[in-house]
Amino acid sequence: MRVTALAGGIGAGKFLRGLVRVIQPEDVTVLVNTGDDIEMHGLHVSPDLDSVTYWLAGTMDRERGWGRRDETFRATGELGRFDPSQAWFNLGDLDLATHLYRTNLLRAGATLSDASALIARRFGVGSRIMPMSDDPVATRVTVVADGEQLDLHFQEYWVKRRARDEVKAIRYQGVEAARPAPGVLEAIEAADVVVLCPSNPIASLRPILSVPGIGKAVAGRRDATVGISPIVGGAPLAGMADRLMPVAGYAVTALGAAECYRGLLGGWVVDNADRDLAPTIERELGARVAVTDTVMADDPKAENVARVALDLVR
Ligand code: FO1
Repeated sequence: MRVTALAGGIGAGKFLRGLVRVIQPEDVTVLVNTGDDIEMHGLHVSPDLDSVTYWLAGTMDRERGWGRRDETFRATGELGRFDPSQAWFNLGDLDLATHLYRTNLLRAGATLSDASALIARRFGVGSRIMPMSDDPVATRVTVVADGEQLDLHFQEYWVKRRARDEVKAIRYQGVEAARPAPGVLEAIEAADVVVLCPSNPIASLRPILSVPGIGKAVAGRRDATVGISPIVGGAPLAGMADRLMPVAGYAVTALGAAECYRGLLGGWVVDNADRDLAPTIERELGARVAVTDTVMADDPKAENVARVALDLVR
């Protein structure tokens, strides 16, 4: 069975580790959000591509959620001693090698798809890891801070300013002109199951679905598409979906998260805590709903979520 998964960062990484215990890693293709990508100190940083790679390779830091295990931050610390204002984005010393390698490849004319495949190979990842697009897309967050309107890069909103500002709007700069990366549409069409990982619907999966052609391709596979709610008991397990979903007009519930994917879902997996919402979701979204423990504290728990999700639509 071939599975194509749309993925953001931490939640996706946890789920994918379970998925590759259920089916062969080689039968998994991961289409990854690049709206969070940022140029830092001249380096191209792709947080979600790297998260998916590190989680599938088993080199992730499970507690922190992003970056590598056994990481040190000596270079960033040293930069901060020169000028703290330049050191707000914590690039780990091991992680830096990934950004240097990727940036050198891009400068030499490689695409982000080429670079992502080479990085995945270096980490021994058997699954295909593909960016949603080789064209630049940047998630921008409009906020109000001290009465002033600011237009921030997603990482400035989330990391630099620690999501403290009131959010007014979110947009995906450049997405209208972005083309799906080579093989992305084919991977959606050829999949037996398409999975919407338990990622932030607004910051992670919407950018992917907004690339012209991708949303339509997923809608065309509705019966084979299953999502896992990133919202459990009315709150995200990680990240800032609770700040962004209301701005986009969605309630911070397992139902609200499903509504972000209206017209795309054949199945939707919710946590035991949201059991009572299942009949409403089935009625409102026209999707089959499965209820299980979706808090993926370890790989066996993630494997269970993957089995339940695949069983809903295959
Ligand atoms: N998240 C943080 O909360 N603080 C950081 O300093 C930080 C640095 C960082 C560096 C490389 C990388 O790949 C990810 C990093 N992240 C950091 C995570 C990232 O901001 C987000 O969690 C993702 O973009 C959302 O998926």
